[in-house]
Amino acid sequence: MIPTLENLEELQESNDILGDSSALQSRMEEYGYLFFRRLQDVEMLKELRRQMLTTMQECGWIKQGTDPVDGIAEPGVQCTEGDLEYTDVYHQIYRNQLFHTSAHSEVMLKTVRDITGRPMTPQPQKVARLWFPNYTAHTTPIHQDYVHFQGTYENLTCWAPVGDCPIELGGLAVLKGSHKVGKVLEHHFSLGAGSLMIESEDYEALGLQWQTTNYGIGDTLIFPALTIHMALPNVTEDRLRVSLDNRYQAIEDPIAEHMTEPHLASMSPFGWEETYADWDSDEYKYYWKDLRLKVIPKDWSFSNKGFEEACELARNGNEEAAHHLARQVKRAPNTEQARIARKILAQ
Ligand SMILES: O=C(O)CCC(=O)C(=O)O
Ligand SMILES: [Fe+2]
Repeated sequence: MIPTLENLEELQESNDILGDSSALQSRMEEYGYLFFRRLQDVEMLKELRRQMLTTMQECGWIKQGTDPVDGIAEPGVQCTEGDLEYTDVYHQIYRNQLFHTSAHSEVMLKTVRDITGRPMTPQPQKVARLWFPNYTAHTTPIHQDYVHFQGTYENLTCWAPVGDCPIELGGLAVLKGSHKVGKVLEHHFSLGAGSLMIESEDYEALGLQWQTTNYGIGDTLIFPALTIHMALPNVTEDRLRVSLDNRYQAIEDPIAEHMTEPHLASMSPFGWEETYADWDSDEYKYYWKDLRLKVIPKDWSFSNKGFEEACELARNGNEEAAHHLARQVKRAPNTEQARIARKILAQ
């Protein structure tokens, strides 16, 4: 069962121990996450919100004639990761300089350094989520980040809404203490973002508590790659949810190859030169190359298994799986997986 609002507890704040490295480390060990109110620069995030939503309005996602910062979605427009029309707009936003440089803010670098006690860097691949209202079948399901981002279990995800994010707008919920499972749980096909989810009996067996909050702008949730989490559905009438989930890693740790590429480059070709085309400074272009990170190949086993499950389900008439396969065929018609998917859909 997906947790309902009644059994969600409030996230526990850690502003009291900011700057205290050993307290941060022991609390992370206990909770599997750290949550800070107003950690990041609110004015900077407001400006980022204005810029990102202005691009979305120019691309037809935000209602014409409204103030883009209100985030009112254009009626009738809905898409998500995996859809070509999503990636087209997403990659326009991906060109935004502030979107990338915000991950290098002093406060974020210091906080992740204090949490791990090691020299850290933001991973090259920055991530934004642009979530349409009432499109809840595609909400990010229950998962651990390792299946997507790999590298090491110590990588930190830093999730922050770009704007206030009350519960109904669909922020993140975490299963407190779930990092202590110490391994990657089985993930299965899901129609939700990322396409992989943990089955309820597997996390229910842990007997742990889900937590979330009404997020305000600047609030930041930080957790390692084994912490189980999910997004709540965006059940607002007409508002888009905009958030960042950037990853940080120790400089001496390996990075999975795909994390050195722009996000969703695997869905539509998009490179760093296009990302940087309109920037007015070189400071954060290719910054990671100087760090000489050890690059390791992506482990495809998680996504391949999800694909095989989707095929099996679609063969048995599961509509969500069929939708997933159809989306894949549309996106990348010339791949081996698309060939398999086409055959199944034709039956
Ligand atoms: O924002 C979302 O919907 C998903 C975020 C998430 O799970 C992640 O980035 O790890
Ligand atoms: Fe995640």
